[in-house]
Amino acid sequence: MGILKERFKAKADESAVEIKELLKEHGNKTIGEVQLSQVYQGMRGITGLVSETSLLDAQEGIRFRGYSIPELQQKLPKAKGGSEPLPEGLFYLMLIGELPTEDDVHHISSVWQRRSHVPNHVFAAIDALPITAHPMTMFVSGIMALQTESNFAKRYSEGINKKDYWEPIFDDAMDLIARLPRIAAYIYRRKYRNNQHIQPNGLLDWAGNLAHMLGFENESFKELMRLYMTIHADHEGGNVSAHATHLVGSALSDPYLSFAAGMNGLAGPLHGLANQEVVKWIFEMREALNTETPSKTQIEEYVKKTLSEGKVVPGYGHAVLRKTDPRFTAQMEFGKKHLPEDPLVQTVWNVYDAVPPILQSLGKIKNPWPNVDAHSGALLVHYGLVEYEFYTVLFGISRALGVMSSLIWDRALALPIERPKSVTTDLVKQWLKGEAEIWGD
Ligand code: CMX
Repeated sequence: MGILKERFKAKADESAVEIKELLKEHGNKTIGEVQLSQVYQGMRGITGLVSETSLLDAQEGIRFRGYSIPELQQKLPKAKGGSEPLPEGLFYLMLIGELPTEDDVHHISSVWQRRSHVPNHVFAAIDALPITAHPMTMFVSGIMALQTESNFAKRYSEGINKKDYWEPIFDDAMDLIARLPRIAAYIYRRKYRNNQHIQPNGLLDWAGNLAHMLGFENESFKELMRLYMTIHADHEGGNVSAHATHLVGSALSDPYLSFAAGMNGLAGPLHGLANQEVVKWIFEMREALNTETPSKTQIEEYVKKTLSEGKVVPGYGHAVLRKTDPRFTAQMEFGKKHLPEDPLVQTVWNVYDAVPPILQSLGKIKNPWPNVDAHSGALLVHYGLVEYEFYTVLFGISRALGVMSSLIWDRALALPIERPKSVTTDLVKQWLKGEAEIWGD
């Protein structure tokens, strides 16, 4: 067993005993009440999941195992000469629950390098799609093709003891994370760079190597990828991509099947696809106004037009957050440091000035502030990664770190198949008249 696996096993065994005791003593305590409106409206605010890797506070934003993004930037190991955290370190933190040493992080980089081989049939599956297919469709197809490599599926078919599920899940998660940059870069170079592929560089860290294989050698782009892969990794358990991965995994679908489900959710415009929508929306605004640098008044008018057409302003609002997303702020800080004069980045900042008061004035939007997706595209455009349909793939690679470490925990804690109760409106009406019971299954 490898070092990481051994450390994880020790932590998981300790946690499993602790949770068993906790449930024995407090299992019948009530956590909250569920209102009928919550049942109809996306289960918002219902606590119904355990996800160990991160926790979201509506006012403060995300903390990974207790650490905020600025704290991660300070405390996690960096690449030589760099100042952004290495995402390998965040993976260690989410999985083990403790900050890693430099050695721990180098160990993960080298394990992922070793496990990064992608079999040819995965590229063939991607190649079978028309070049016009959306990069997220190619990404999910590549992940599904990779499912042939699942250790868990193989071990399950051979009759594995349920106590050991976590182990091949761990191996699959590590393999999958290791292979995603190569798959993503293949899609990018196939679709946008005339199939001119770039071989991995075994000396680089995971995110640096992704930048290299995409074709961007600029050091500050590599730093951006390290930051980007860190801040998009996890956002507690209830968001669509994390929840879908967890849900499908609870049926003992292997990590490839579960992650593909999560990525299909990330590809929705109200979730991860919002990062492409933001840049598309700004490009359309520039074209409509015939200027690269729209004024605040022009932006305000364009926002009102977007709303009057029954569309959302992409990159704004959140189901849980009620303040500016610290992931937005981290990217704004990166922009101020590396590219303060960039006109698109400045437009993103002007949009940040213009949008919240307008959304607030509508009176129905619970959070008028920007989320992670409001900023990311503009930074990518600056470095020449202008093909915005690709942006959600980058989000997806990062999200693997959170949802895969969570999935390992799910199986180590032997969490059961997820199966909440649903009702029909007919039953609700009978229940309101006192003619039927809703509870129970
Ligand atoms: N622009 C216009 N209208 C918005 C809005 C926005 N940015 N955000 C919310 N609203 C609207 C909702 O559509 C809803 O309208 P109806 O009552 O007419 O249905 C109303 O305001 C209330 O919504 P809410 O309770 O404030 O927000 P939800 O929890 O339902 O939805 C979210 C959250 C993110 C889907 C929504 O804010 C949105 O659509 N934002 C734009 C898309 C986006 O940026 N998504 C990325 C989120 C981050 C991520 O997952 O990556």
